[in-house]
Amino acid sequence: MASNSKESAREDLRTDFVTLTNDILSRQQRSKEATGDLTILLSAISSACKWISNVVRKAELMKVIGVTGGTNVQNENVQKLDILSNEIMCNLLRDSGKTAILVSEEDDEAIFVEDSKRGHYCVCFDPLDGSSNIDCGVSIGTIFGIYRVKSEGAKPSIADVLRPGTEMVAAGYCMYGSSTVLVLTFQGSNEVNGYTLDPSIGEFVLTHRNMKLGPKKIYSINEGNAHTFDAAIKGYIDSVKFPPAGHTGKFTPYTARYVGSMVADVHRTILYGGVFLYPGAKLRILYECFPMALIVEAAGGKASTGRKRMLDVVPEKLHARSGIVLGTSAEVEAIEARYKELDAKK
Ligand code: FBP
Repeated sequence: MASNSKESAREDLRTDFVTLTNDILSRQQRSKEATGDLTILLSAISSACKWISNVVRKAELMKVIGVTGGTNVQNENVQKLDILSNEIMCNLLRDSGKTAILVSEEDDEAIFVEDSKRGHYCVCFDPLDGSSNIDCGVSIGTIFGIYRVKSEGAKPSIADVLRPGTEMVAAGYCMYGSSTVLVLTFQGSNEVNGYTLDPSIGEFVLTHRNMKLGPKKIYSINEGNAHTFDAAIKGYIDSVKFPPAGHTGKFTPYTARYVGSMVADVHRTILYGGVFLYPGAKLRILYECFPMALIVEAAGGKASTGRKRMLDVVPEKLHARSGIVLGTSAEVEAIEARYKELDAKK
């Protein structure tokens, strides 16, 4: 075989890829305190995401599209896929033997893992985020945040999860879009890595090392809710869409993008840049706002309620909600400045 065809064949046959498993294992080996428990837990989460990815892609064929006819604690119509992905997550997390408490968007109460399978970690998760997009095949995802129990000897309690986001040890999401991408960060690492699932080998392969927010001017908000926007949000949205009064010369408005799945809108915001806003208190703090805030901060951005750092919030109940703005630091700071101005007028 001629040398350049050998080269191109060699290129196609990449042999130097890093898998998620290897990456978290080498991270474990680099840390003296590591027991391997978090590695096993993350491996269970990645298996659950592979399984959910498979079900999502076959949903139409397996006739698991559509609603169950029931509603969840959020009073939302529950999709069949919501139930399926929730069961997959709960079973794999419980069977990992590394979890003490599970908090799921689909379960009213926290799940306390039985003694025989109990470990030291608490996982808060949205098994399938972006429910409104499930039936039309638009990108959806799984979001998760991980805490370590406050004290290993003590009986796990709700206090082990009703904590500020700054106490999470790791967070991530898995997006089921044109490809399946799992994005992960560890508290204090200032590093976000993305792994793309290669279904032919069933492995998540490192494709996005050390993701940092992109430079683009994009704003992402459901403007259908504009009648509910307060003066700070209204003022900011107007400032990125229209030239300021008396402006002469060229004005370049920001681009608007909104998928309606937080995972997809945040993933794009990280890769391209800009800001994602959901000002109304719809999104849940423990398994939507906190994980995304930890990831965006580690990618060099900011996440805020508009008035305070999202990760400093202390949720009062499992399914507590909050407004959120996250993305490029300058955009989030501009919105926070408008809230300061608004509150100063009160
Ligand atoms: P769930 O689908 O998990 O309930 O998540 C809420 C969500 O779908 C987010 O993914 C998304 O950002 C937001 O709600 C969309 O809300 P809206 O349809 O009001 O724009």
